[in-house]
Amino acid sequence: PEAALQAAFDATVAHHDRIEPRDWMPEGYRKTLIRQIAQHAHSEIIGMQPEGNWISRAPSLRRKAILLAKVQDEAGHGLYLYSAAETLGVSRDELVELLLSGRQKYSSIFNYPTLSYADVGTIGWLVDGAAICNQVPLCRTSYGPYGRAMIRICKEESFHQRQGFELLMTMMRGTGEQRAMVQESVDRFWWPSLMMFGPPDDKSPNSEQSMAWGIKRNSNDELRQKFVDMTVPQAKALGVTLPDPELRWNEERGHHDFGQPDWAELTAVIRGNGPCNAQRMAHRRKAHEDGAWVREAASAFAARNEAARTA
Ligand code: FAQ
Repeated sequence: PEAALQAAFDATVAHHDRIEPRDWMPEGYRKTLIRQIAQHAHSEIIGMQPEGNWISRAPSLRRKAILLAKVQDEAGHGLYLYSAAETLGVSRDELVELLLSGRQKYSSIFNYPTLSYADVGTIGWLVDGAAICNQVPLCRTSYGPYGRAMIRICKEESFHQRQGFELLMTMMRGTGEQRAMVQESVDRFWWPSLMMFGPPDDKSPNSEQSMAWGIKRNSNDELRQKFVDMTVPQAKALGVTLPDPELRWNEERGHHDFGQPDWAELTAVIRGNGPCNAQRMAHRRKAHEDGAWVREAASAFAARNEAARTA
């Protein structure tokens, strides 16, 4: 009976063991996981665009090879995550349709433009840095396939973060113009990076239940704090200023105090009104349509093989 199944599920979650695809799970748990994993997968795929924008204009062969590898990694992350979501009983086709029709979200951060090559470095440093803070705890999420996908993703994100930092460090050792380009980029990406962690805890409708289920291991504000504490010394090493006049070390708390992002801006961006939402979605829809022949050819090939096998 349901009560016994629920008790077994609760015990597994309480022991920090894993829930696996064939295990019984509450419908809300399944739905929440599909929502979060799909949003995460869509973010990786849409997240290819801002940096992909610079592949054809990379300043050197070395930078181009690094950037190509990074953008390909994001595609791979999207695919592992769609596969993890499929273990919950949805198909990748359905999820792609939910993205393209605007019924599922992707991370707000990818709705900001990349205006200079310094943005490639800043995205690696700050955006991948924020992604790592958020995703390392997800390696211990209660749902097995999601946690296992996160392990490899985190290793790759860590390479991405370092290449960004290294790019910025190189520019900071360059000309005055290059240093100004880095600072301008950091000024634009700082607040949107803090918004990646989601709304403050008291305005986060999903956090409490997701934490009780062991889907999330930390709250949005805890992870945001961790990111700020991790990033401040890195900014110092780079020689850039973080654009927050309230940012300072709080000896008593053992953490940095910092200002609040403009939460109305996050709401607007999530609702589709960020600087690049329309462009990102139009690009994704066109790529999907342009790829239709590949899907048709693959299906025809699979059907022919299957017919030959069963003939
Ligand atoms: N953007 O109740 P909560 C990457 C939505 S990293 C858009 O707090 P939750 C790597 C939220 O869905 C980026 N929507 O929600 C990369 C919910 O809406 P719903 C992807 C946001 O789920 C780097 C509502 O607001 N990472 O891709 C955002 O408990 C460089 C209320 O919020 C992940 O997805 C936002 N920033 O916590 C790739 C990590 N924040 O669905 C390329 C996994 C909130 O109820 C280049 N996800 N919302 O209508 C998570 O950890 C969580 O889902 C949070 C949100 C923390 C994002």
